[in-house]
Amino acid sequence: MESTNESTYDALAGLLSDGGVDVEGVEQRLRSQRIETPSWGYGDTGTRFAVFPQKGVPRNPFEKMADAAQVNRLTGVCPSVAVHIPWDKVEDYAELRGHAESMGVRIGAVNPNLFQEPDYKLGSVCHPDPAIRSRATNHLLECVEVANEVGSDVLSLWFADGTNYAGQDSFAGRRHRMIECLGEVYGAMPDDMRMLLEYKPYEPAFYHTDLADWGAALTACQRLGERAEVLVDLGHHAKEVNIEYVVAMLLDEGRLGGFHFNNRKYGDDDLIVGSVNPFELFLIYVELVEAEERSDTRIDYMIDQTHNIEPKIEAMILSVTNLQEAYAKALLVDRAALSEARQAGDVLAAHRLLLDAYSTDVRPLCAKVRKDLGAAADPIAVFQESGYAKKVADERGEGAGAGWG
Ligand code: RM4
Ligand code: MN
Ligand code: MN
Repeated sequence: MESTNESTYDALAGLLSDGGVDVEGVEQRLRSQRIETPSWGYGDTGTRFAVFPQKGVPRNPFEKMADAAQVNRLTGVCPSVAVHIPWDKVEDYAELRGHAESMGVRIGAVNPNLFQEPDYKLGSVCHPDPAIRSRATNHLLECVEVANEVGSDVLSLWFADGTNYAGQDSFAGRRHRMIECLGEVYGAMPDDMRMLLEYKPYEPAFYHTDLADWGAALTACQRLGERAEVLVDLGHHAKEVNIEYVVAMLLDEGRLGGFHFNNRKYGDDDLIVGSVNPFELFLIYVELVEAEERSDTRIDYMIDQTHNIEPKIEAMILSVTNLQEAYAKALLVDRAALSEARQAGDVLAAHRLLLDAYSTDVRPLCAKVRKDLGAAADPIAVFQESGYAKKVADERGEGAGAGWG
């Protein structure tokens, strides 16, 4: 592909240097970018209408690690894999950890699952029945244990809790129950473990959600303690919400703990990152780059994506390369000129500085960075040529579901 060859890179690097960009500095930051991929993105998933099985998908968590290791090998920036319990439940977590590490990846965020049991029909940690809440709390505590065993320091929580009809339950009552349960879990975490709290405006509950937006998540985190931080999932906002603004506010509060990257056109579509609105993704990175320069707060960048019809490993690679490009473009913004334009009240100059960076074709730069990392300049092409998909289709046959349907 032309965008990945060396002469294209030389031309781009020359242009950028002439424009005052520290190209080596940009490349260095791109080399240190890290993106976590989700185990559930490699298995068969679907919508609530159907799951279309694909040949060769992983049959167990060990095979999911193997597929994630391919993405890391080809992109060079995905050394960790999030797990979902019980979808990734195994007898021996030390064995899963060793297996992952033998393939050059490690286990990242541990995601409990409190949304598929009949008991949770009316909620989990917000359920009116204390026995159900205690069952939910025990599962969360089990996940703290799993995190300890796999060497992870992140507990990443999403709750399906909410109500379907006005009057069904008390908003505040449910919130108090949630904070009580989470307080117990927070107290059980080792000192270096972080709790990430995800919000979502609706689905599966359709009247109200117990953590509906960033305000609800942030204030819950503030009640819990400083190692509780908000996780922004790009599919979890009402349509008109300005996500880059939300990101800036959470950064300013020092409570942006992580991301679930994906893209959406309508609801929580979990499509390939940057496939619908790459400009929004760029603008989010513009905020992140600025914050990176201000402090050393830790943010866990994770993909939360499910693939219905697309080949899963290739879809994951495309998400990663789109994230590399968004980050690269954000790094090209002329910050000094931007600050001057803002100060001078030059509205269009400021806006056009963003457009200049966004319009740059950074693909040759990202390809060079991947090559320098020992990964692939054109990861999808290399993956297709590798024969891996055919090999696993032969070995694994029909594969197995990830937990859906
Ligand atoms: C939810 C949420 C969670 C994910 C599940 C599968 O909508 O995004 O992060 O674990 O889906
Ligand atoms: Mn999510
Ligand atoms: Mn989601």
